[in-house]
Amino acid sequence: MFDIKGYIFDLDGVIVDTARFHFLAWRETARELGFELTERDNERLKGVSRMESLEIILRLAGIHLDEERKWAFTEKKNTRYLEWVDTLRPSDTLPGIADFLRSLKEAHRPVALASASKNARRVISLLEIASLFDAVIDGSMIEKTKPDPEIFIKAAQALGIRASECVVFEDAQNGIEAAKAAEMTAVGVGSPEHLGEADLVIPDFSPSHIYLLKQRGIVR
Ligand code: B16
Ligand code: MG
Repeated sequence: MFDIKGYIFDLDGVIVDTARFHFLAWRETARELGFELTERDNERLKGVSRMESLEIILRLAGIHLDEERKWAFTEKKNTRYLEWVDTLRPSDTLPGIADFLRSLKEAHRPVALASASKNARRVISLLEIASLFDAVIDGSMIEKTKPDPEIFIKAAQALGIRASECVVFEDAQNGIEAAKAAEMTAVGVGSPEHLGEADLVIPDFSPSHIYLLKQRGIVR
């Protein structure tokens, strides 16, 4: 039986599909290096930091860049990414998630956002859901990226709740690993094929899947 007191959410892939924007921005940036990034390659960039994403692309392309050029490329990618991000509207939240967050707020449950993205605050503000979070831990507040548990441990600390009493909602395998390393309950959002290590996997936050979370004692 779970004794859940705190709720921690990943952003990209759980609350909004910004992976598409990351892909378009990285593909254009990679083309400048003469490399064609595929959607399949893009799967490897989910949940990892901006600089680590570039390192993965450079390894795939077999290209070496000095630190200054690496920095310049990540800046270019981010400028392109933000052009897409700024088109986000409240209706772009993934199915059911805004209602679920609102119901947690109404029930006075502590809720945190834990995203590797340094743009996380801008994204939740554009989606008009920022007031639904009691704490936000973003990419600028962590030293290690998932699967390291740092981001989730910081989120639990910010909520003032023991790690073992928190549940994490994650769409990436390395995020599930990070949640388990933090000794938290992990709910995978997506397909069980990629999220096998999770305690439970749901495809989305539609009412029937929220019901399943209640049945399993993850949501009270
Ligand atoms: P930024 P999440 C992650 O968000 C994305 O999944 C990942 O693809 C991206 O590289 C990372 O944020 C950093 O994003 O360039 O905006 O700082 O899944 O942890 O919410
Ligand atoms: Mg994610």
